Order: sequence, then C-alpha cells, then structure tokens
Amino acid sequence: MTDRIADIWGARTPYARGTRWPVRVDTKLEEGLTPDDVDHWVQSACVLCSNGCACDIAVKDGRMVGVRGRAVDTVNHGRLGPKGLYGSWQGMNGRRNGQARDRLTRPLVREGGRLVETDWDTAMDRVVERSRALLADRGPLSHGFYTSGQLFLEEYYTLAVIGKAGLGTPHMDGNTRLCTATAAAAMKETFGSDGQPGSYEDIDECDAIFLWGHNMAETQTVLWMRVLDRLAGPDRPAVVCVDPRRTPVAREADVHLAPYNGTNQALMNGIIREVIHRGWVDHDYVAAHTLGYDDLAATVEPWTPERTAETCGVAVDDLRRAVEIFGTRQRVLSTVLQGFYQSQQATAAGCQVNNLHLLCGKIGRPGSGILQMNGQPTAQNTRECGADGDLPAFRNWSNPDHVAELARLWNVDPLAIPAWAPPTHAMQIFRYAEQGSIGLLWISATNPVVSLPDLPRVRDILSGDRCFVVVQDLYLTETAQLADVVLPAAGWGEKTGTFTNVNRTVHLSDKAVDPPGEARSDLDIFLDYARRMDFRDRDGNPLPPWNDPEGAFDAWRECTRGRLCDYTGITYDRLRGGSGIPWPCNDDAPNGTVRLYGDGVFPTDLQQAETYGHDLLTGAVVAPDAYRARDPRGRALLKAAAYLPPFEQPDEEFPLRYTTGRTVYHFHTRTKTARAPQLDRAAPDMWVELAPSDAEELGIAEGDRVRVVSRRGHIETTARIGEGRPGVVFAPFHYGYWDTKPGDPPRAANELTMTEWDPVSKQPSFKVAAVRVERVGPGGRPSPAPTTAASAPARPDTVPATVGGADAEVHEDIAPVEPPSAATEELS
Ligand SMILES: Nc1nc2c(c(=O)[nH]1)N[C@H]1C(S)=C(S)[C@@H](COP(=O)(O)OP(=O)(O)OC[C@H]3O[C@@H](n4cnc5c(=O)[nH]c(N)nc54)[C@H](O)[C@@H]3O)O[C@H]1N2
Ligand SMILES: Nc1nc2c(c(=O)[nH]1)N[C@H]1C(S)=C(S)[C@@H](COP(=O)(O)OP(=O)(O)OC[C@H]3O[C@@H](n4cnc5c(=O)[nH]c(N)nc54)[C@H](O)[C@@H]3O)O[C@H]1N2
Ligand code: SF4
Ligand SMILES: [Mo]
Repeated sequence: MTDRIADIWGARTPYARGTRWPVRVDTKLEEGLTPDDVDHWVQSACVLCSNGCACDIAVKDGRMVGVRGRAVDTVNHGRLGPKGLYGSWQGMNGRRNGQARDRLTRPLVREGGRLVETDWDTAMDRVVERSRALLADRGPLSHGFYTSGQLFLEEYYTLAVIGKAGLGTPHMDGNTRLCTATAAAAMKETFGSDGQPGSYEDIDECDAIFLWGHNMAETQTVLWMRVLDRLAGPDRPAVVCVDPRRTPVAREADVHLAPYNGTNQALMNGIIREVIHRGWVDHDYVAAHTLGYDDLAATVEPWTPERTAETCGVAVDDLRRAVEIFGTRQRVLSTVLQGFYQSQQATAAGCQVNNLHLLCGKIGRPGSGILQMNGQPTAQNTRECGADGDLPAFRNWSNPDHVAELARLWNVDPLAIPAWAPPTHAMQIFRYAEQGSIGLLWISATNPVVSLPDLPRVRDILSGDRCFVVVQDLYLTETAQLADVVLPAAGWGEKTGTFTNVNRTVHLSDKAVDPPGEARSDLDIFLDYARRMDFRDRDGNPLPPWNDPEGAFDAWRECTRGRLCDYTGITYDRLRGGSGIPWPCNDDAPNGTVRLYGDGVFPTDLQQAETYGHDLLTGAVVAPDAYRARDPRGRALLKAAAYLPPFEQPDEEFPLRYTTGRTVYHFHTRTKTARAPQLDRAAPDMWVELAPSDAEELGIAEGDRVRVVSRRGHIETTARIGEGRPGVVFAPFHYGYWDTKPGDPPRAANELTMTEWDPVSKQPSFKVAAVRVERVGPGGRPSPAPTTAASAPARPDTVPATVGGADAEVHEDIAPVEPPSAATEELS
C-alpha cells in the first residue's frame, strides 16, 4: 500500500533499453472495500489527461467505487496516477467535503434573471426556438459551437456533422484551441498533416529524451513513471528539460535549460544553428526527405550561442551540452507541450523541434521520434472529427476533392459544407459573440469563464443579452451560471464511447452506471437537437443517420477510410478485452501502427495534405498554387522563423514575467478533482510562486498575502517562495470561483492574461504577460501549494510536507506477468 499523494509516481520497476516496461497494477477502492466487495468491473480508460491510461471501473450497488489499471494495455501496463486513482470516479460521484451530491440532474432555464429547473422538452424547445429564429433571420453564421477535448469521438463526429452539414456554420471550435491547436498546427506545417509521428515505445528505446516546455512528471504522471523506470535502469537515457521552473523533470535532468518564458523561438534558433555548426546534420536524410534547408540555415545563422544565451537567460555551456546530447546520442525522443504551445511564437517553436529531428534524421525509428503532445484525454478526437473546425479525418479545407468526399459520405450538397473560408477559431468565435453577430453560442464540456484568457472580458461577453448561451456540463460551473439554458450531461462511466490518446491509441470506455437524475449523454443531447431541428440529407433521411455510439463509430470508420487516421480495422468488439489499438489500423496494419514516417515519406503530397501551410511569422496562408509550385511530393517542410519578442515585455510598471500552468493534483477548473478529498486537500487553494531573490526584493515571505497586477486586472492570493527562475512568477490556473464566497478577492490566473494568440495555430498565449507583485500583509501560515513537485518551497523546513493520509492508500501490485507486447512486434 502506498500513499500516492505523498509518493506521486509509486514504486520503481527499473528496465533496460530495448526490453519491455514491467507491469504494475494500481488499484484504488473506496475506504473499507476490498476487490471481493466489487460487483463487477467495467472496461474504460482515464479521462483526466491525454495519456489515456486503460482502467477498469469498480461498480458496487450501481455506484462507481474505484478503479484498477489494466495490465494488458500497451499505454500504462497497469499503472494509474493520482488523478486517475482518486479523481476519476469520485469526480463523477460529485460530493465535496462530505456535502450532498451536487451533479446537475435536471435542465435549467433562465426565468426573470434566475436559473430554474425544468424538463427536457421545455429546455430543448427553447434552444430550438432560438436556433430557428436566428436561422430564419440571419442564417447559419449566427450559430457558434464551443466544445471540448473531453467528450467522446462519437459525440464530436455527431456535432461536426450537425454543424457542417445540418446547419452549415464555420463557427465551431474546441477548447482544444487553448490546448493543443499548436501540436496539430506544427505537425501540419512540417509533415503536411496532423498525426503523431512518435510512440510511447520510443521511451523504451531512446538514449536521450528532451522535454520542451513539458512538465510530464505532473501532467502525464504515468508516462513519467515509464521515464523514471528507464532512468533507474542499467542504461540511463540523458534527460534535457527546457522549462523556466525547477519542475520534477528538471530535477532529473542532465541539462536544465531555464529560458525566460516567451523566448523559445530564440532558443530553438540557437540550438539549430549549433547543430549545423557542429556538423551533426544528416545531409543525406535532409536532401532525400526535406525541403527548405537553406532558408532554415540562413534564418538561424545570427543566433550564436552567446546571443541565444543572453536573450533566453541561459548559460552558454548548458546550451552547448544540451545540443551535444541531441547531436551525439543515437536515439533521441522529444516531447513538446504547453511551455511551447501557449508561449510566444508557438507554432514556429513547435516546428523547430520537428526540424531538429529531421535535420539529424532522428525520426520514425525506434527510440527516435517526436511526441507533439496532447493535453486533454480526447483532444485528438476533437481534431480528427472536425469538432474544432478542421474537416473530418484530416481533410483539407482548400481541397475541393476533400470537401466533395465528405458531401458524398453525408449525402448532402457540397455547397452546404461551409468550406468557402477557413474555420473560425475559438478566440474569434468569442469576438463574434462580443460583437453580436453570433446570437447562439453552445458551450459543451468546457468552462471558459475560468479557462479563457482575460476573464473580465469573457464574463462580459457571456453575461449580457447579446448572445443566447447554452451550457452542457456535469456541474453548475462558473460558465453554466451565466447560461440561458443549462443541459445536464452524463459523463465518464455513465455513457459509452471511444477516444484516442497522444500515442494514437484508441480506447473504448463502456457505461458502468446510470447518470444521475435526468442527465443525458452528450451524444443523445446533440442527436435530440438534430431531430428537433429536422436536419435531413439529400434523400430526406435524418441527418446524422445514427442513433447510438456504435452507429456513430461505424460511420466514423468509413469517414477515415484511406486517410492517415484510418480506423477501419478498429471495432468496438476488438477494443473489448485487450489493449487499446493505435491507428492507422486497416487491412495493411491489422494490429495498428506504432510509429509513423519510418520510410521518410510524409503526407505533403498535394492531394494528401491537410493544409498548404502558413507563414510562421504572420499566419498568412500559403495559396494552393504556391504550394503546388513548391511540389513537396512526400518531403517534409523545414519551416523557419526569426525570433519576435513577446507582445508584453517587462517594464518599470510591470517588471516581472508572468506564466501559468498546472499542479499534479488538479485537473483544470477542478470540477472533478476538487470533489476527490485526497486531491482537494493536497492543493486546496490558489497560490503564486516567486523566486527567492524576487521575493526578498519585494519583502515577501512564504505564505504572505500578495496582489498580482497586470494591465487586464489583478488577483489576491498567497505567495510560495519556490525554486523558479528569478524574474518569473508562476500561477496555477485551476482556481476559479465556484467554491468561493461572495466578496472574496479575485484569484483566477486568467484575470491577468492577454487576449493574444499565435498567428498560425491561434492558440492563446497563456504563458506570457507582464505583472507586478505587491505585498498585502502576512498570511499567518505557509501557502497551500503542494511541496511534492514543481511548487516545492525553496526552504522545505518552513512548510509541512504534502501527504495523503489514510484514505489515500493505493494498492500497487508489481505483477510477475508478461508485459503487453508492442503492436510492431506482432506486425513484423
Ligand atoms: N495534473 C494535471 N495534469 C494535466 C492537466 C491538469 O490540469 N493537471 N491538464 C492536461 C492538459 S489539458 C494539458 S494541455 C497538459 C499540459 O501539460 P504541461 O504543458 O506539462 O503543463 P503546464 O503546467 O501548462 O506547462 C508546462 C510547463 O511550461 C513551463 N513554461 C511556462 N512558460 C514557458 C515558456 O515560455 N517556455 C518554456 N520552455 N516553458 C514554459 C511551465 O513552467 C510549466 O512547467 O496537462 C494535462 N495533464
Ligand atoms: N492561464 C491558463 N489558462 C489555461 C491554461 C493554462 O495553462 N493557463 N490551459 C488551457 C488548456 S491547455 C485547457 S485544456 C483549458 C481547459 O479548460 P476547461 O475546458 O475550461 O476546463 P475543465 O475544468 O476541464 O472544463 C471541462 C468542463 O467539462 C465538464 N465535463 C467533463 N466531462 C464532461 C462530459 O462528458 N460532458 C459534458 N457535457 N461536460 C463534461 C466538466 O465538469 C468541466 O466543467 O484551459 C486552458 N486555460
Ligand atoms: S496519467 Fe493521465 S490518463 Fe493516466 S491516470 Fe493519470 S490522469 Fe489518468
Ligand atoms: Mo489542455
């Protein structure tokens, strides 16, 4: 038994390069229960991050009472992390601090300014009435949909068909825009299409791993266990961490580069220049498989190690050592996440990681690869299915043949599909709602009143009468509180569906228990809307034609036939019992595919490409003719960009650099994790992290109350004197207002962030702003920040250690069973 609050990653199971990661089965059951008490186990996978750990849900008396990792699954080999162990099932059960269950159980409508309970017919009729009136009055552009990275594949595909073929609106996006739009954008720019090149199995094979703006130890805890087990094994891979904070990743690193937030592109240009100058470019690979080398080499040339080190605030020696590892180790794996995607020049910097691997020919081989990470559990599906505005199955908006294919599949007029302009990104959808041209905004499974940047503005947009707001959630969130209609949704464990993790691995999550009250699955809600609106195809059949999850999945398989994300070989039956399966999976690859691009051929061909690309500095689109003239024919594109300093730089009034992110114990706006007592206690309230030297200058001590002020607003909270780099202030973005009292001071990290986004991916810049910090007074006790991970105090003796206690005990079974074999081994 292990306290997995105190011991986040659990027991080590060291292993050597080229061998299989051992199995360890983690089980957590409600206090006092043993596995014998469980009525039955239902197969699923965790939805509290993009890792997609396979698990079985324990059910007793019709309730979820715990989880157990699935030993047979290639993703987690039985392990689960703290959020999965404590948060997954208790987050759905919905009890906080011993209070009554607080899930939404009935629809709500706004009456005389207040939200009141009603029945489904009344709520849906209100939505349909508004929808019909707007369509008659202003047409489909009056409708906007803002969805999630947390629904199921079947739900996104249904929503995409409703939006694109039923209504015909281009205004549809997911919170994936805030999350991993840049992962998709960087892969599209370089390889021609979304689609993860690498594999988790590259961890088993690599000689070095680079984590670019990725605190994997806290955000994909189970993947980090795999890394830790390699690090504890006989042939330790080198670790390079690129993060301004001293995260648990940085603590394990051979080289920790701590650039100022906002300077990634300068760092990358410096690194690439050094690779070129030290002679580590694989010129044969570059000549055969890429385009754009000369331009890239010229762009990076001014970035000498000295200039790079100066701009980024890192040491020249560290920079050189990091590059040496990349250049000399045979097999190198990179992972990239929000420190890049949400920072200055997001897509440009993401592309430079792709460039590094291409330049050295370190891609598509065991141990050499790229993981342009996802964050949310089902973000991959938002993108694939087109619920983020992309066309389903990586089809190209600018390619009329692709649009015609979809029209055939859906049996609708090609002109009905709004392909005359690029899809509207989330930040623009909110702008249209602000201006009044979007009159109905339907928000599903996301909480923008806490998670979008510049909250004063977001509250203003959603609270007025300008726009009719529909919110579909499990709980009465900050966003739901501002809605005109609130629809109670069934969530994880209460409905059936599939989703795909970072690794392209598809899992099925079966329904384990009934949803509370009258809550309905998001699939049923979307289909109900479609039927009430009476959407029809060309032959007068209902659109979409399916009525259940498996029907939607089978339609989706057809939609992917012949595309990179080919699901045709995956069925619900095949997903039951064994491991998840990585796409592409079809007749040629019946067990799925571990890594892409081993042959050095990329989907950049004119007919295959998902996009013709953009200028990385301005975001200007490359026209089809210009792309045709370049004729990539399967070669990857080495895209270059000069460094542009962040929009907001420190100055006299706002002298510190502000950045935001996560802690290991909470998921986003905490609707689930705050309802798991173990997680709630471990990180109960907001804080900000200051470097010791900055704190001293400002006269601030551990636990003091502080005000953090930016040009947008201010927050008041407690200070953790941490181990971050001087000049940088970090705030977790988990803490909104649903659990505060009226009159409490503002505390959400996004009160301070900017309405700014990357020109290519359109992902907001949550990781750069300028602030000042002022001491308000003593706090009387240490800040509530956990001591176990990146927010550890600089002086541990002054703060009690974060522990879980009796109800945090988890059973770990290092089982002597064979680890699951990789799909490649079965294939070859
Ligand atoms: N515990 C937990 N896990 C999660 C989630 C969660 O809410 N909680 N959410 C999931 C989701 S949706 C996502 S998207 C992922 C996110 O996972 P991560 O990207 O790993 O998490 P973040 O904390 O947002 O940011 C990572 C790191 O970026 C660093 N950083 C900040 N600015 C910069 C910069 O300019 N340059 C560089 N190089 N680094 C910078 C921060 O110090 C931080 O440590 O996590 C997923 N997993
Ligand atoms: N400052 C700052 N802001 C950030 C970030 C950052 O690093 N810094 N990160 C950004 C990132 S990467 C992300 S992903 C976003 C996340 O931001 P949000 O998406 O706003 O955060 P969540 O709390 O995950 O909101 C999901 C909502 O969906 C509900 N839900 C869960 N499952 C279901 C379901 O099956 N059906 C329905 N209908 N509802 C469901 C939950 O109760 C919850 O209210 O935040 C972004 N905002
Ligand atoms: S690593 Fe992610 S998917 Fe796995 S248990 Fe933790 S939160 Fe769930
Ligand atoms: Mo995310």
